[in-house]
Amino acid sequence: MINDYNAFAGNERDIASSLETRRSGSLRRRQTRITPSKHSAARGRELQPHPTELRRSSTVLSAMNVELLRSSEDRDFIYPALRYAGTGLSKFPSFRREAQTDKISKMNTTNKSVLIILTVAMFAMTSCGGTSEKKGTPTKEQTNVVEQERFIPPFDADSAYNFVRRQVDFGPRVPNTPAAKACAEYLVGTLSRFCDTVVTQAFKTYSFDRTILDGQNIIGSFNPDRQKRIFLAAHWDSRPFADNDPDPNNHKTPILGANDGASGVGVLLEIARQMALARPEVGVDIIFFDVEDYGAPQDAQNQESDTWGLGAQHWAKTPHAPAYKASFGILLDMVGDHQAQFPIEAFSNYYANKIVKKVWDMAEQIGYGDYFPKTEGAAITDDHYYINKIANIPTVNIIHLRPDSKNGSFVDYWHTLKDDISNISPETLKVVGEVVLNVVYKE
Ligand code: 1BN
Ligand code: ZN
Repeated sequence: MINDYNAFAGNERDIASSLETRRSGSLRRRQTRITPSKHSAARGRELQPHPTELRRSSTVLSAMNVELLRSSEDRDFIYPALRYAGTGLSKFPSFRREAQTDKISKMNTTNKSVLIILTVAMFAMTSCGGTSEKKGTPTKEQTNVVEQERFIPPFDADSAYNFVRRQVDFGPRVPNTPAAKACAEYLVGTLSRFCDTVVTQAFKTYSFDRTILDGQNIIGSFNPDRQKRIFLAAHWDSRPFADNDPDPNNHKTPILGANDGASGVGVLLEIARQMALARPEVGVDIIFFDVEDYGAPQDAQNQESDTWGLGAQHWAKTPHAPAYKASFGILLDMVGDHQAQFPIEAFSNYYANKIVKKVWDMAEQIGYGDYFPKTEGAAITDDHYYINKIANIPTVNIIHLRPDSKNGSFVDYWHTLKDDISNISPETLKVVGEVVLNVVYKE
């Protein structure tokens, strides 16, 4: 049997895939798709195609909101947000970008940008009878100054930290393990409370050593029918080997991936929670990629390319929605360290220079220029590389890079057993979350 699978060489790692759509708690099978191949007959019954089409139903906000209020562990984080809004469930979600109420200025004075539209009312061009006003100078009454506030939801650092901790508590989220299965269920369940739709994209793929891996990309969407879309992504799996650990005895032990994996997902879950409370204007897809970190270890015999980012490679070739398009994407990886710095990752600069400018300018504008230096760092073969190359969607990677590090690019505990929750800083999660929220809500 394995020999049949081994016939799939090189980039053609995908074996099979299926999509499921979940909305407001109900899970329905939508699509199972098989990558066609001359070997398909040998693969057994579970790999036969089901050519049904993925369909979307309409948004059911009220159900989602009730679900939000019923939520258990982070209810404490939701209630303050409701108080913030100064609104009841009946109006919820109540924030609209164009709203100009007193409530909004109370909500978040630090996180808002002010668009000043100076509307000069029509004033009389004729200077008739008795007025001493100079021609062309509007009176106070003639000038109508409208301040349009763009509400940027707050980002709760403790809530994000909690989302990171919950993932790490499952243990290493290595494909084909019970911990990965349990964590996937947790992620689907959590996204389902916040998003309009959740799609899971199951697939089979080969690792560098020809292990057959069951992968699952998880996609939560806001405004799934809106044409203008942005996607935000992180990988949710953790590395099966601590191959950078100082102790060689640990090189085959899986890692917790608190920073490498869980941190990005934690930030995005908090962003999803905030988006449920204050819906974005644009369509937003939150994508949790699987099998990012199963790349060939340094001492592996087989050093073929493209062994990283297998879930992203699958999605880039076969997106979760037909003819999927997004204006741009933002990938988060290793965004939780106490001393994090996010110089511009080189592939991002090459493939998505405009988006780099947008994100790094925004960071500077909201006071996080020190975290986001505008210097170019290393080129990392992360998920965004495949999305840029295969799906052609300009995508940047916000990733902690250290030019002075012993391993070339990353913190010393990268791919070691020390990548645990002690390395996660709620403050850093917040910096990254605020930058991303500002970018999305100012689109
Ligand atoms: C990022 C986090 N990556 C793995 N863990 C991607 C990567 C690929 C990093 C190759 C270094 C080399
Ligand atoms: Zn890694």
